[in-house]
Amino acid sequence: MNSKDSSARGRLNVAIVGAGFMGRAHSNAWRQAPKFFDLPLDVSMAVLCRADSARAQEAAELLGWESSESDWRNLLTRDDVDLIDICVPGALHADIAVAALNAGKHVLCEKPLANTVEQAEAMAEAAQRAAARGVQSMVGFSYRRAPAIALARRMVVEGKIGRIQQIRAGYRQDFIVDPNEPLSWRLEKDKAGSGALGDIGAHLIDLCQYLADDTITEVSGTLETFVKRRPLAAPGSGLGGRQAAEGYGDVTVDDAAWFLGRMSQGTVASFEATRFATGRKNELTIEVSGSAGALRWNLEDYNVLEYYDGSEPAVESGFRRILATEPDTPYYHAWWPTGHVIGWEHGFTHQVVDLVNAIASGESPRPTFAEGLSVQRVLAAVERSAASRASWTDV
Ligand code: SOE
Repeated sequence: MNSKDSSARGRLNVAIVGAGFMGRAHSNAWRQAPKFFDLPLDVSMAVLCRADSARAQEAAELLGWESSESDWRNLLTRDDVDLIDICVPGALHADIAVAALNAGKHVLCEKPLANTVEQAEAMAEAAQRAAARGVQSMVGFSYRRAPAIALARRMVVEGKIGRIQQIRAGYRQDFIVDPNEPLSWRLEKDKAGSGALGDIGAHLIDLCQYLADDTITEVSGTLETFVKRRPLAAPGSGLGGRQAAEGYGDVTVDDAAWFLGRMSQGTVASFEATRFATGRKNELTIEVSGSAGALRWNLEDYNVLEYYDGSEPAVESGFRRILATEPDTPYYHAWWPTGHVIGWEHGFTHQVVDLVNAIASGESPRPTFAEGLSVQRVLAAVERSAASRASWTDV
């Protein structure tokens, strides 16, 4: 529990834009973070912004925000807003983030950073200019903040698996296998940028670059759209969207993406991102094979990190399951006694904790917008590679 005296402390007034799936996940994180972690600033959930004023008011009350707005531009001039948390489709990220940073507001932006490399470049430039004025920005790759993943990174840094040679990453969902699943914004390129590639493949790219502390420099990939037309969705539908009364529209993004990546220090990685893995609901697996051991994580087994220690005698060796719920496990001390497992939403809370700490200390929080841009470049290179059917494409 937060035990610090709040009278002498600074305040961080937060505004959120969006109240869909991610808006709800982030709202939960802003509510939980001060209740469980000792934060250096008092967080106030000041404003929720959503396009329609009645729905904005309703969502603000439901999710715990003090007030509501229906136009994000109004947030830029409000003195009671220090930070803008962007939880809307990718097409709006660049406009909101650049304006917010220029107005001196810290920014947390959902992944992927943008829909195009050009937008991401503008955002990274704005972030760099803002950082010189003490205004911070962060991309919401929340899986970095799963305790098991943060532990894996720590073990890599400690040399527990030696030199990383190979990474196998996959993100498998099946929520649009049914051809009658409506055409929600995630299936429209002008709103989402890309399909499985950017929505879930971006997580894999970020985790791969984060765990290896390296960048992907070349890719070779292919994309597939299995269902090319779908029933139109009711306005505002997200995941598991509702069908509109009538009409069909074109799916303009990929349903699945496969690619290989080469990293600057010689690591080779393989990736699969698909919304058509029948029976797989939200299976993100990443396995990092090093010269001295290996680590593996599966999102659906959130608290477990598998570890293979190559120095053990072969006759007794094998992957073992580490339950990442010890007081010394990153982030875990704030939650429950050992073994009382946590879940998917906690990564968002840890993200808020790290962001607030960075703002208070004046350090740049990670992942930076520059890191978000680097992921964006990989996404774009995979699309170019798939379109050209060339073997290897520079990032
Ligand atoms: C939908 O595919 C989605 O919610 C992604 O947008 C999230 O980033 C991922 O965490 C879970 O799946």
